[in-house]
Amino acid sequence: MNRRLSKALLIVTFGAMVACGESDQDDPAADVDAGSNPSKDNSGENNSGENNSAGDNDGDNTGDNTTGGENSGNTTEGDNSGGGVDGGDSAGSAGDMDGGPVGPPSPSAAGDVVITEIQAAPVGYGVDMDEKAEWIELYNPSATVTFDLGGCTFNDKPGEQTADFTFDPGLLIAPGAYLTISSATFTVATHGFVSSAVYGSTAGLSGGGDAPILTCKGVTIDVVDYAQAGFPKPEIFEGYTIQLNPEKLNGADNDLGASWCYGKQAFSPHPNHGTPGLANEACATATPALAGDLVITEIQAAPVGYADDAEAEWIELYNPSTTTTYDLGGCTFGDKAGDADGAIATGTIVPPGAYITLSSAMFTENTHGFISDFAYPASGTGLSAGGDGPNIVCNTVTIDIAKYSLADGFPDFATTEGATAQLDPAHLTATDNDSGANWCFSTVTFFTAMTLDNKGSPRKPNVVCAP
Ligand SMILES: [Ca+2]
Ligand SMILES: [Ca+2]
Ligand SMILES: [Ca+2]
Ligand SMILES: [Ca+2]
Repeated sequence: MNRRLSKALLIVTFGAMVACGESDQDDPAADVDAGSNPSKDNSGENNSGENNSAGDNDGDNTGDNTTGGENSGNTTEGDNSGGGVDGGDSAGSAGDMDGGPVGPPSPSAAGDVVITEIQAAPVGYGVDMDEKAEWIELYNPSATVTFDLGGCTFNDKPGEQTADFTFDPGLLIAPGAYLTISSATFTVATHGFVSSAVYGSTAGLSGGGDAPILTCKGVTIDVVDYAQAGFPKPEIFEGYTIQLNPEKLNGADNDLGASWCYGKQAFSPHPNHGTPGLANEACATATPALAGDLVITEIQAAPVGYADDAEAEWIELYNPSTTTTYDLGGCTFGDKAGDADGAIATGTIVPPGAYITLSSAMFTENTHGFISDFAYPASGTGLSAGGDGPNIVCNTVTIDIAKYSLADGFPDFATTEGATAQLDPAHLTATDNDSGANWCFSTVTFFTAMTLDNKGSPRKPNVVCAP
């Protein structure tokens, strides 16, 4: 109201000035205002006259244009069947006084729209820059109803009101369709796809667990608390989404961690995996069955900065498959051929192309620089710096063994304490890793313990060995 009153005063005041010859046709601001403001107020006025007060015109134009924008969004018809009473109330109604065509309804009940995929730990956008590439996928399980998410809000966790994001009117999700919302503006070139809405970086999704929530008119339409036990954790497989099993596409089943698994399909210019905007892939896993299904790629047998090596030894496993997710449940880890000291827990997952670590103790970011995927019993499985043969056995089949000893031409851990032996990335097979010539010591520090540097690339691709 105040803006309109002051505008009327300005029109009177400056209209008189225009009449006195102060028209300034060359000012670019005048052109912008004239073109973007369809208000009837301007029809009888000289725009160049209004231009004498640019700040005030900006305010007027914003308010006037809103009306035009709403009308243009209400073009979809025939979807009102599912709207019920709420149909006409969707967010576009503010300011509509003419009872024009009613748009698609807002989701009104839990489960009307379902959260089906979450990328909380993207890679390739810089250290601690996850917010440049996080996204959420939403799915409309209805067979008939298109929903308008306009006016609904998104947050990374219930109650974090300062981060609530409100969707613009006209964000439609058709029956059976998926759409994505993201933390930043995505392009095909930079992210592999374009999202349907940008909620911004304030709703940052934690890789260790968060609870993204979609709310419409005060009703929680869906929430997924993936901080709960049993959920796959984005931070464990950075770059991989967590995705809802396509057999469980509803807002109740997605509350259970067992309904989720890691995405597999590459979609981005960086090593990110998932199916943004597309149906999710099956969650099935397989037990490694053949030699070479998994490859031992890195060995830390001589950590530094710990009272006992057994506090910080680990091996790395790589899954060379492009399609199969392995679960090591029931397989065993041993430190030398014939040993089967550590039964590996079900749920120790290796997505296609991923690296995981098995460790001699529980690792944390603070104590070891990374979280290992499985801790095997330390007793009896100590990796000797002088030579040993870490191995994985599933159903009596040795999936891989990486015998290392000076006699076989392997690097000497005793001379380079703290550095892992790592398999050259050009030789990531279970047979190539039998030759000492394909291994070298890592030169990249991943964690400093008691001022001593541990070098390696746990859970990440190895570095090319110097010739
Ligand atoms: Ca839910
Ligand atoms: Ca998907
Ligand atoms: Ca081998
Ligand atoms: Ca590595």
